Amino acid sequence: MAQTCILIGAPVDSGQKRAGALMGPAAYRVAGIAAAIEELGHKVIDRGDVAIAPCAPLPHPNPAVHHLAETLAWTEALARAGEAAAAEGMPVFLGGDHSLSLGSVAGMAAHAETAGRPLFVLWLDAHTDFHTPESTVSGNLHGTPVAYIAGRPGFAPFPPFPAPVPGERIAMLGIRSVDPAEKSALIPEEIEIADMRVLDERGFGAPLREFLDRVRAANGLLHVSLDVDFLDPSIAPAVGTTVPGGATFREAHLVMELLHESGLVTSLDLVELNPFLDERGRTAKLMVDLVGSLMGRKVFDRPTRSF
Ligand code: EXY
Ligand code: MN
Ligand code: MN
Ligand code: MN
Repeated sequence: MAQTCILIGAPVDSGQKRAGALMGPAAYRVAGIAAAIEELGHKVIDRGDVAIAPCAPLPHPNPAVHHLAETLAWTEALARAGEAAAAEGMPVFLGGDHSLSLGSVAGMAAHAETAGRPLFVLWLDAHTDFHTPESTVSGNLHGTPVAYIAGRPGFAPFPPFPAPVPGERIAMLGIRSVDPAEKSALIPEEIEIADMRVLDERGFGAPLREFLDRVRAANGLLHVSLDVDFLDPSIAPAVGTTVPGGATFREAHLVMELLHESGLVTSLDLVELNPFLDERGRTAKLMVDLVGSLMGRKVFDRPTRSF
């Protein structure tokens, strides 16, 4: 089915300390993201980059936390831009570090409430991003969005998450780096975590299909958050937080192909690309290629299992 994709540039780099993620939206455009989607028969509207005003520093009781004011401003601006875009089509957020999902998913949650449909979140990442600003040791707020989305306390001065997503509506794939405070906070949660050990044994297809079955049964909206470090660093070097043992080229494409076949994806984040760390644009090009698979590019049209 032809879709209208709304590109929202989110040059966010306040959620971590390495420079370069703010070049992400430009790299996706140079790598041809709009043409890659259009050639599959979809419409693309590029809204350009969201911007924030200069911010006065905001202190936090956890002294490790940095760039709190900027991250708060991005959260509010992206939630607004995302909610408006979701009423017109499928928002695609071009990051920017993963703290942008504090805002992108807040916008999708507000939209889901208006639509009267439950929001589901698929987190494709090496990390669980389940810290709160109080628990983070690095102070890097890109490690916190899933906790915000799930409604964990400890996020002041961020606005309360519009409609917290219960754990059973969140799935994580590709996990292989979890901090102790995240682990203990995750244990009582219902979040489905397919870490790399599980995926080595079961493959990516089965756990993903199970989650998609639940989204379909609930007539849910599905937000997909794709962190570059979900991918193995040997194929995707342009990220500040590489962790060995990630998804291979084919595993990642299979995930995207299954998502396309499900017809369930309603919004997407592309996060953590740091073009300054790339090798002749190969990571940006791979991410665009994956978006192509998500939007329906395939080798042959063949009947596929319906979920
Ligand atoms: N858990 C680590 C931290 O909190 O600093 C690493 C977080 C990395 C987050 C990246 C984007 O997924
Ligand atoms: Mn992440
Ligand atoms: Mn709405
Ligand atoms: Mn990550």
